Order: sequence, then C-alpha cells, then structure tokens
Amino acid sequence: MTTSIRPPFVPPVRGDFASDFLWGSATSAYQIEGAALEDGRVESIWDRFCATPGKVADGATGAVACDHYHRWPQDLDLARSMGMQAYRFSIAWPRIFAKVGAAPNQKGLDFYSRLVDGMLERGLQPWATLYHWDLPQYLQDGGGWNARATVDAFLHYVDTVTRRLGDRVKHWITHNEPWCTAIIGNYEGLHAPGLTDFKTALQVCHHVLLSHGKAVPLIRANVPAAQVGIALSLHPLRPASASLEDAAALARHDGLRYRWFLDPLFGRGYPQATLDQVGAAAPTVEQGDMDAIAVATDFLGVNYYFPETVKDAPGHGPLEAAVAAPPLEAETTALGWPVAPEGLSELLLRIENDYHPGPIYITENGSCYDDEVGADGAVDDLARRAYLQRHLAALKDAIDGGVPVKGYFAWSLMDNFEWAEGYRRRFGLVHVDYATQRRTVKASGKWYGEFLLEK
Ligand code: IFM
Repeated sequence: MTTSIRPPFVPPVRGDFASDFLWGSATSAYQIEGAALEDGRVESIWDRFCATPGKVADGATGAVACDHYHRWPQDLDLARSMGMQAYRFSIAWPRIFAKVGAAPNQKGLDFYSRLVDGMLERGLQPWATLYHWDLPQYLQDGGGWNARATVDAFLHYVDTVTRRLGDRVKHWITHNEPWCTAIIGNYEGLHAPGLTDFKTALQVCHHVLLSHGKAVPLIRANVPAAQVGIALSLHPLRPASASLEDAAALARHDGLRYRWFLDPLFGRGYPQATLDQVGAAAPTVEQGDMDAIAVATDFLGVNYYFPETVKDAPGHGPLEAAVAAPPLEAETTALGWPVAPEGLSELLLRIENDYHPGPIYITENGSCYDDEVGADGAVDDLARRAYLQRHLAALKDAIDGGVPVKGYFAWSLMDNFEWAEGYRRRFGLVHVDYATQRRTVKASGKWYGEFLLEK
C-alpha cells in the first residue's frame, strides 16, 4: 500500500495572476439598497414576495437592508480600502420607471449617476448589472417575463439607463443568473414571483435570454467601447452513483441546468434532447429569436458556488432528476452547500472546452457562514477566508490550464438580504450589524485586502 502525503496548502499571492487581472466584489440592488419607498421607487416583485407570509425567513424584507442607498460612500470606501479595482452592482428597474409609458424617474437615475461617480473617484471600475431579479411589480401584473411585452419594456429601460450612464460605465451585464429568474422564481416558487409552473418557467427563460440578445446591440449603440456579457450560475455536475440510471439523470439535468443556457447563447439553439423531454412545456420561439440570443458578447460571467450531485428521481419534476444532498461527512457551508474549490477549475475547463466563449470573468463566488462579532470586535471568519484562498488557487489552476479568465468578483462586498433566507445568511467580506448598520471588515476581507495590496 502506498500513502500519498499532500503538501501543505499555500494560499495564492496576487503575483500568481496576470498584472491586468481584474479584482473586485459584487452586490445587487435589492439585497443592499433599502430605501424602498424613496425618491420615486415603486414596488418590485421582491417587495410583494416578502410581504407574502411564509415566503421569506423571519418575514424579512429589503425595505432597509444595508441602507446602502444612504451609506454608499462608506461602502465604496471599504471596497477601495481593500485594494479592489472594480465593483459590480445592479440597477433597480423600479427606481427608473414607475409604470409602463412613464417618463424615466430622474431621481433614480441621479442616484446611480452619483454612485458611478463615487466609484470612479475611488478608482473602482463600475460593472453594472441591468437585471438582478427585482422586476417592477406592475410588469409582473401584466404577465412578468412570461409576457413578450416585458422584453420590450426591458429594452426601453436598458436604453434609458445606458444613455445616462454609458459615458462612464463601460462594463454591462444584462442578466444575473437567468436560471434563478426562470426556474427558482417560476417553477420552484422559492423566489419572486413565487410561481410553480414549468411551462411558464421555460417561457420566462426564453424571454430573459431574448432580452439579453436584443439588449447587447442596443448597449453597444449607446455606449462607446462597451463590454457586454451575461452572468450565469453554473455547477459542475457529478452522478450520485455509478448506475446507468444516475448517469442518464445527470445527462437530463445537464441539458436544462447547463446546456439550456450556453447552447443558445453560443449559437446552437436549445438542446434537442431536452426539448424532447420537456415536450409541451417548450417555449414559444418566434422567427429570429435564436439568432438574437446568439449575439456575440465581449465576455461570459460565471457565478460559481458548488458542484451538484445528481440522482435519478422517478416522478420528481419534469426531468425526473434531483440534486442529492451532500453526504454527512462532506465539508459544507452554513447553507449546506458543498465546499469544492476543484469544482471551479473543473467547471471552467469544461466551459472553455465546450464553447470557447472568449474572456471569462468570475462574476460571483463566495460562501455563507454564521459569523459573529467577537468580544474584541473582530469577525474571525476563518472558514470563509479559507474558502476564498482555496477558490483562488483553483482559479489559478484553471488559468494555467488555458482558460482565459480575466477577473474575479467576490460575493459579496458585505452581508446582505439573502433572498428567501432573509438576513440570517451572511456572505460578506464585511459584516453588517443590521440593528446599527455598523460595518466590520471580517478576517476574510482583511486577507483579500492584504492579497490585493500584496502585503
Ligand atoms: O445572493 C445571491 C446572489 O444574489 C445571486 N447569486 C448567489 C448569491 C448567494 O446565494
């Protein structure tokens, strides 16, 4: 018998990455801004969902969140103090248009204009996400993303925002995680708008992808030297066992979870095997839609958290496949998500091999732990620090393996409203005490700062 001795883990240093590699962190509007009723903002589907009993843990809402709407200078100062070069944020559509046909709300546009100026003053490159799940409720009342008219409404919103900010914001992400918008929000019912209809979910997905495809040329027309992409949440997939049944289930799950998004974005249309499996739930696709979705982009955003283990599950959902819970002995975060840094390199190598998408940015990666402020005022989130270090090492492996990754955004700059989990789940490099709004840089944030400042 031979025993292998693993060398001790040595955290990466910034010099392991190219000098022009971009480092930052990410947030989204509904999760941090608060100020839900200020300056003309109207109700979003998340306000409505939060107000529905039983949908969000502890009855939490985004009404105040991190109060970033008022405290953004301090938050951007924190990002700068950690040596970040870029900041990924999202724009709240309900701050820009109060109803269909309304004139744009200047106060909402002014807020983002000030925010962008604040980033530039601090040397932070602004990366704007146009849709991170906070659809105006009035559009949901008209059918939401299930209605093709929402694509037109989105384009009008995109046109307005990119005209106003495009002189300063060059990096645009059309959508964050269409899977979550479509499937978690409209089939699993766990996110707003809380629907549970598979056909609706696939039509929503199609309209989201279509709106992405149609937005890209519009953004390019409005923004000189624009760089435009989309951010997908993706997982490497593993079969639950060596059985033929689990292998087949994995292939079915892969068709919807991975190829349903990447195939059309890279010009291959929806995967035929999955179309056959979903049958009558397949979306209505009009002539020209697939060409629009396949528009060339400047980068692909990849959000990575954990691998999924897939098992055959007769009777479970339209594809009869389920994601298995990790084994009890597996290392997991407080959300029960497996910790698997090698999954990041595996995923990136697969994407590069399957699609050659051009430049890739890790637009989200992070971990959830139950952090507490110690008696000394410090937050010693050593597990998150290790997660970050190990994932950056895995990222370097992928780059060394030939994947053109050009930047990394940690999720998240600070603790925030974690959707259906409310405030009990923390992902931040910075701790937020919601009672006082006090910010404390955690050990993970301190390490990220030392890494970026090469101390
Ligand atoms: O908080 C979310 C974010 O809004 C989208 N990606 C995953 C994060 C953690 O769940």
